[in-house]
Amino acid sequence: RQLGPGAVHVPGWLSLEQQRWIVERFGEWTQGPVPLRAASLPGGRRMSVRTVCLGWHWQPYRYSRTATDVNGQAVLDFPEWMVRLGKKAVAAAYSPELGVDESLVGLSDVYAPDAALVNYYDDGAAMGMHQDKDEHSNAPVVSLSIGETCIFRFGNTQTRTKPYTDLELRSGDLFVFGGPSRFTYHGIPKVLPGTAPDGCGLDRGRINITMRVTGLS
Ligand code: MD3
Ligand code: FE
Repeated sequence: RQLGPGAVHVPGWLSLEQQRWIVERFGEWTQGPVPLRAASLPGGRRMSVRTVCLGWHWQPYRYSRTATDVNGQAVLDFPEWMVRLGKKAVAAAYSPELGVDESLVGLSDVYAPDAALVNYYDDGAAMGMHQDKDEHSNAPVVSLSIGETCIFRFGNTQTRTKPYTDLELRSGDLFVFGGPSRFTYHGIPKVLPGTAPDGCGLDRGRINITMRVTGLS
């Protein structure tokens, strides 16, 4: 389950009940002040993934408190329950039983995410290889997947090309990226239509939540 130092995959971490509950919250977030939107990149192309943010609004390539690139509204607060879930996620992934480096064990107590990007993939959506480096912090990123299975491509820190490892992320999976893996190139080449499990709360598409520490105030 460790793909690289500090990159830990915990399959099936969320129960179906937790997944359904989060999908309900997702419905509320998308009806909030800032709608789901496909970000426009500086080159003019639009991403196929649509995103709604909590705590801080991400726009390529910075964070803001208001969605100046969408409708100018203030972003929703980062929920307390998600701070607790983030700490639990880091504790679950960085446990000595999983063989992670000593320096990562115990991080969960101080882990305090303040932004979440909630991505929605419909059939055909994909995300190209990139690094997450808009945060002013090297704290871990926590990723939760719900709905359809996707192919996740985990690369290296030097180039957006090979070598990389492809694996499936399924509904309920947790992934934590910290330590030496924090600035690894990664992407989602595709989602597999029709693979959402019964009872996860989502019939079509895939939701991915990434929690981050922006290092901003
Ligand atoms: C590896 N999201 O929002 S989550 C993103 O499934 C993003 O929506 C993908 O990449 C998604 O930026 C992948 C897995 C992930 C998230 C953050 C990482 C992998 C990471 C940060 C560093 C290294
Ligand atoms: Fe990313």
